[in-house]
Amino acid sequence: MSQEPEQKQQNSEIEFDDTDLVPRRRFLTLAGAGLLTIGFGSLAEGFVGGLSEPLNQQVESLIFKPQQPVPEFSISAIEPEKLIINSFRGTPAINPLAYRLTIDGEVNNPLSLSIEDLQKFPFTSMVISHVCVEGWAAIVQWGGLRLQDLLAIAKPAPQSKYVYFYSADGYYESWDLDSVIHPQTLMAYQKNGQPLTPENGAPLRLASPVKLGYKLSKWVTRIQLTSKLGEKRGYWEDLGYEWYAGL
Ligand SMILES: Nc1nc2c(c(=O)[nH]1)N[C@H]1C(S)=C(S)[C@@H](COP(=O)(O)O)O[C@H]1N2
Ligand SMILES: [Mo]
Repeated sequence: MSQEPEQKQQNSEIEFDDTDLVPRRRFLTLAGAGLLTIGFGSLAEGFVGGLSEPLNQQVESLIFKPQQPVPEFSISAIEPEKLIINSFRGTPAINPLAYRLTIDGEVNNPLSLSIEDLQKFPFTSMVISHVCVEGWAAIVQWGGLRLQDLLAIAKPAPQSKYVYFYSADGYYESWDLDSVIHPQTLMAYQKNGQPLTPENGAPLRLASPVKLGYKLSKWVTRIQLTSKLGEKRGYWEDLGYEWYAGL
């Protein structure tokens, strides 16, 4: 269960490219080529790529519009007692001093960052709803850094389309890049005004209003960019849950 998804990226074949975030640029390229008559990059990419994407991404990225800002709640709406700890195999022990977040795969500038490094990124706070498919939801304040700021430094190679998140408990997830660079997709280290607790994913977890709870990996240690999804797509997805899981 804890095996990491097959890694199909060819590190040696990465083409270096100085451009920053990729999806908008790809969007413009397609639009310029006259292939795009509607305003959503992912759908056109699916057709151009011979329907290489999971069908649910093509359909759902139209429905959920992954780049659209999601309205937030006021601080007074927070429901501290409602966030239920949901961990498939308990809380892993992580030494914060030894902790590093690795960003690798199809990026032009792989990174290895300490907690101190991560805290130097601009801080963002948001109050959003966390929704678990098991039938509960909670309004939570999360604080941390935008994943788009991290990726702006890691520089995804132009062909990158997906992002794998690996966690210290063996959990793994994969996301579409559009949702990853959504301005409200954070790597959080704060919850409800306090430092994130180990049970909730310290030192670093995903928080986003655009994905269901099981996409929001806790204890993230590695972020891998790739142009292809492997056989394994996520802990729950590989047991039958839906992959895109938009909210
Ligand atoms: N690493 C890891 N991340 C995880 C999980 C997990 O078991 N391991 N459970 C997921 C599920 S199903 C939910 S609903 C949320 C719960 O977050 P919480 O435990 O902080 O409430 O974490 C998600 N992230
Ligand atoms: Mo969940």
